[in-house]
Amino acid sequence: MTTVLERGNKMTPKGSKSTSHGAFNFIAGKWVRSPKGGSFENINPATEEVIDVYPDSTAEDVDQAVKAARKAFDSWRKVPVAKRGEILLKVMQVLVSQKEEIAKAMTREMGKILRETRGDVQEAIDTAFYYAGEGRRLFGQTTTSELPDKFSMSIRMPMGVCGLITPWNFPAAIPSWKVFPALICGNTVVLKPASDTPESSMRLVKALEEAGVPSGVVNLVYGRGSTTGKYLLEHPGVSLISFTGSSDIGSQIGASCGKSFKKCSLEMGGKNAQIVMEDADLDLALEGAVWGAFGTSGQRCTATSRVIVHEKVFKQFEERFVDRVKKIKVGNGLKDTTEMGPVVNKGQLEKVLEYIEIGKNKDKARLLTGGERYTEGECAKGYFLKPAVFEGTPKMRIAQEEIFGPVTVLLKVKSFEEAIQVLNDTAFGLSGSIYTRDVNRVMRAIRDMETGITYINAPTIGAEVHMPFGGVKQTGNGHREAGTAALDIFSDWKAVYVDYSGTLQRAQIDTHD
Ligand code: UN1
Repeated sequence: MTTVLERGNKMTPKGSKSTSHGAFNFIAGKWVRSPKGGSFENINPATEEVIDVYPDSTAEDVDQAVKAARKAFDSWRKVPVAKRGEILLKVMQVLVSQKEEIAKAMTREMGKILRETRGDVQEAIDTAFYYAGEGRRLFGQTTTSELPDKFSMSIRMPMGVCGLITPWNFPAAIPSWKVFPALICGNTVVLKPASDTPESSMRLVKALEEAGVPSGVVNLVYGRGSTTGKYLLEHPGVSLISFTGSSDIGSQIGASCGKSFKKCSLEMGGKNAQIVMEDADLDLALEGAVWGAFGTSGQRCTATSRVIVHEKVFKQFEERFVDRVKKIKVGNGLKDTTEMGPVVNKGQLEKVLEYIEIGKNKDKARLLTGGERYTEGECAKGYFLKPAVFEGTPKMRIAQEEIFGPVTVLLKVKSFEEAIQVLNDTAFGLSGSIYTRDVNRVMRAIRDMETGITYINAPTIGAEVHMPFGGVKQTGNGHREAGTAALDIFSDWKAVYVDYSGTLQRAQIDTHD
């Protein structure tokens, strides 16, 4: 996904303005100001009103948070895993009881509609539930030895302090994909959330506090990616960085971690496609594409930013799709009737408008609907856009680059083989989908799509928390979040050999002497 951290929200210079309304960092179990830092405003993208002011943290703040996490690590790693699981279960209960207020706060600060922000909180709840259960598993292997009177097993070791850098599009779900598995594995964390969604992170951390997570185990520092995020990335006390954001920033983070030997998991961009074959259930494919392309105003890494349609049904699909997209109710996400909210901030709005221009004037794609701001009505204020549909060709920039907004491109193909080739023809490899009734094509698509997530007769969005999440090519660096896969990010394997023979036994040698 695009944006990393700071874009859009206004920063004020260091020391100029202190935070208001209890919007603080959380360090060593206390909500504290940034004594020397500046501040930034949390802005409602539907109204452009300032909700609150948060600290723009300094290197010193980050250092304190990392030191607190280091200190807490020594005892937290020894807390029995089952006990850590019980705490996560309590976190889940707190989140359940606060689901509605967190969802409302989230809609207010990042714009997506209430039904979706409820889903976002639910994803955090499901994640807490899942990793709480891991408290009674966290399995390793017990296995045989090649030598007599010798025992071998593998166990998971915690890593230490995890620096977690998270985006604004899933402000409860994505931090919880990182925080909860990190904690169950015995790590402590410093969370640096996107500055577009500070309140959602505060509420998540308050839920952890309320559930009884000991002081220093979870720390929260606000600020820009280029400063606060960088201090965290480069702090020698941090053992692991887990980042979700753009491929550009992810590549810089990966390089930095490579140099400093930090373990690093990156979840980045996507240019996901939905294929619609001539034998598809067109009604289903249509609803799937509308939801996949315009859910969350297209601001998901998994968003359907390309729809690849077989020529035999192209015209019919295009007409119906454009007709449906024109009817999407855009507005303030807090209103029940709204289907699509604003984009997250001014910078993002400008970026999407720039891509609309590129599509029209450089790519020479056909804009079939949308792509403008509203000039009147309730959407004239706020970062609202009319959902845009282009008809284009696979090599166009709008069909290759991640836009991260309510824009999708229809691409016409002649065959199943061409559809798969076009789907794979991008630098990214997160999510892909195919609508067809042909079981042979289904199996070939499963085999041939170069994506970390493949959907059959379902849209490109909607991953579940017990399944591995992530992608290939420039989407990731080989890790997967969620499910048991995330345990491999947040722990190191230790192989243990216990020799009870009372003699020196030499592996590989004594067995074949
Ligand atoms: C993201 O877009 O960054 O699969 C995460 C989905 C959601 C998570 C998306 N469960 O669309």
